[in-house]
Amino acid sequence: MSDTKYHCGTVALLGRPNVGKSTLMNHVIRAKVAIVTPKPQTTRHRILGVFTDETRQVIFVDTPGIHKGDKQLNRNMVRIAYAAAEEADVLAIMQDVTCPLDRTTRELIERFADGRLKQPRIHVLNKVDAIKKEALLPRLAMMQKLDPGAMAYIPVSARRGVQLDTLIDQIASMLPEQAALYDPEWFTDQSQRQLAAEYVREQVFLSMQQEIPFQTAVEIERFDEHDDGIEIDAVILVGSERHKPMVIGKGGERMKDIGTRARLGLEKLLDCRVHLNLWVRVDDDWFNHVGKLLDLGLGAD
Ligand SMILES: Nc1nc2c(ncn2[C@@H]2O[C@H](COP(=O)(O)OP(=O)(O)OP(=O)(O)O)[C@@H](O)[C@H]2O)c(=O)[nH]1
Ligand SMILES: [Mg+2]
Repeated sequence: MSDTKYHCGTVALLGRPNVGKSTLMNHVIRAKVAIVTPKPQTTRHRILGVFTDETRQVIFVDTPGIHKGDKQLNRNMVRIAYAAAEEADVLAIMQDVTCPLDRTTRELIERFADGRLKQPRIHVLNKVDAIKKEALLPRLAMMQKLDPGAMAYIPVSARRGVQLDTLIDQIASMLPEQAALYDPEWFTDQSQRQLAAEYVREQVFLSMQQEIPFQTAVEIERFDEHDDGIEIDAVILVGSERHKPMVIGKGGERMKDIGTRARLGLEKLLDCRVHLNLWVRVDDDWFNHVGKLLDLGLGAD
C-alpha cells in the first residue's frame, strides 16, 4: 500500500476581470465549461471545474472578476466572488502581467493580503507568454513585497498551458488530506442547459461592442433531447429597445452568425447534433431587477 495521502479541496480563482481565470480553469480540466472572451466581466456566476488524478482532486471555483459597477448585476457578481473566496480552502489570486500593477490591482491584492481571510493564498501571474522574460523578475519581486505572507508566486500562461503542472502541485499541497469529494468522471457543476446559454452569450460578447454585451443575458426556454440530437430555444435578452436591431443585424445576419458559432461550439462540447433557435427580447433594465437576476441564475447567493 502506498503512503501517499490523498489531497482534495477547493481553490477559488480570484482577480480583476480579464486576467484569465476562466481560461486557466478550462485548460486544467480540458473542457470549455466557462466561456472566455477578450472583454471584461465575461464570467457572471460561480463555476466549478474539477481536476482529478491518483493523488489529488483540485476543485477549481471560477468567479466573476472583481470590479466596480453601479448595476445590481455588477454588485451581485462581486459578492459572488467574495463569497467563493470565503468558502474556499485555498485562494489563488490572479493578475495579468501584461497590464501594469496599477492602483486597482494593488488594492485588490492588499485586500486579500490583509489577513482577514485565514486560508492560505498564492499569487498567479498570468499571460507570461505575452511579455519579455526580463519583465517578469521585477514583477515577482513586487508581489513578494506586496504580499510576503503568500505561500507562492507562480508565473503561468493559462492560454499555452505553461507552468500549470507546477501550479496544480502547489495548490494540491495546500489542500486538506481527505478522500475525493466528487466522482473522478465528474468535472463541472454546469448543466448542458446552462452551458447552452453561456455559449450563446459568448458569441454575443464577441460580436457586439460598447455597452451591449454587458446589458445582454440569455435564457433557455426549451432544451429537448432527442435520439438524433438536442433542440434548443434560446432568447437573447437586451436591456433596451435600441439594442434589439443591433443584435439582429442587417437582414438578420448577425443573429444568424451568433447562432451558427454557438451551435458549432455546443456540438463540439456535447458531442451531438444541436438545433438552436434564437430570438431577441427587450427586457428594460433587467440587470437591475433582483427577481430577474435570480431567475437568470445571477443572484448574489
Ligand atoms: N496572451 C495570453 N492571453 C490570455 C492568457 N490567458 C487568458 N488570456 C486571454 O485573456 C482574455 C480574458 O480571459 P478570461 O479567461 O475570459 O479572463 P477572466 O479572468 O475569466 O475574465 P472575467 O470572466 O471577465 O473575469 C481572453 O482573451 C483570453 O484569451 C494567457 O495565458 N496569455
Ligand atoms: Mg471568466
